[in-house]
Amino acid sequence: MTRYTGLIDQYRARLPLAADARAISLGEGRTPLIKLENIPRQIGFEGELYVKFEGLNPTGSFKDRGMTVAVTQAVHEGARAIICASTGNTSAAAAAYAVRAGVTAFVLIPEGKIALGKLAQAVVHGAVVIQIHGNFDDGMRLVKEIGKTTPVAIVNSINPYRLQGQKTAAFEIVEALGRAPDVHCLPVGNAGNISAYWLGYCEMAGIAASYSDYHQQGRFLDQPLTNKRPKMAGYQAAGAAPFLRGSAVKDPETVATAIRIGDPQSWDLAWAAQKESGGWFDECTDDEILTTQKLLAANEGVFCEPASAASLCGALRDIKSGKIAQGSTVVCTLTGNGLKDPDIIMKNGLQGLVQVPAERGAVEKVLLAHMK
Ligand code: AN7
Repeated sequence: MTRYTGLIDQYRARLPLAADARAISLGEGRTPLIKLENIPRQIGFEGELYVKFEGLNPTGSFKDRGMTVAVTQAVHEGARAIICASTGNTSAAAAAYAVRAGVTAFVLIPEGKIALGKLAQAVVHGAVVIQIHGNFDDGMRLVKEIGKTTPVAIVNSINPYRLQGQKTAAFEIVEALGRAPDVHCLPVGNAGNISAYWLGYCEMAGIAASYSDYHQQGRFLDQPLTNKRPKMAGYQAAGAAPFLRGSAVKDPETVATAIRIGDPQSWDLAWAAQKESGGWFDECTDDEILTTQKLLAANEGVFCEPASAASLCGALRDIKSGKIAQGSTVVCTLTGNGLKDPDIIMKNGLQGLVQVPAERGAVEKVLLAHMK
């Protein structure tokens, strides 16, 4: 048994890092691919439905995959500080990996619009947290401007090393299944992750994506593990759905604050992923997203954050409608951990608590009423 030490050590030959770059890692990656059992049975789905639970990365989201590679490269190039705009998860990851590397993290967040757990992470890791009176898109614009004149490395997904790290989730899925799924479903905000997965699936199949040389020549396996690539399905929150509207959305609004983004930076890449894969974009309402988050938690024991539930929400709808065929193998990425945003559950969840006197009889009565 060798100790798992993170995705750079695992996939170094397939990442564009210099041989002497010191890996900045927290052991990210190798997240579980959980096969859902109860929900497929309930809806009569005879295919295989998996969730890739990225909420089990070190800081609780998929951002760690991108951040380990981006920060490793930035430090290798001599950066003393990193900067990002964020709806929360990127700032948490940037803050943690900056500590690991011994550099400063500056994070721009939309005031009042990030989940409390994510803000706590940025604070506890000692990032310089700059709340802006604006949304993520405003923050992104500012970061790009500042990056031109100030010696700070931008670690948003416009940094190609982010996508290089995030593509490894597709590697893990193909390795786990021994093949690519038929459909891969993701929530889409800034659109970096769907672009990264497509890169990863293309590399596994030995076929270049149109943007494989976006940063480097694609690094293909000598012996591709599969000759198949999945259809990529991207799901957005209805109030923040530029891919459905065909252009940027000015005032994005959704309960899924992680994907409250109106002007996605990886616009062209994500469209290319959709077209080349024969996939699609669709949208989910806030109600549908929250219902799916609870459905998953209450039926499968997996607690993801609201934005993450958009992937499963869309997948279940498309399975029921037949757009995703019976018998298909489907993977949904659950991008972040539900523990980051307990407020959203507790807003209504407190009503479900039972209060009794501290007496055996009273407790037993509750047990009898609730036994399955
Ligand atoms: C849980 O943290 O953009 O489409 O600044 O946190 O690659 O942007 C977060 C995005 C999905 C969307 N699910 O991924 C940020 C940020 C969760 C997220 C997305 C995010 P992209």
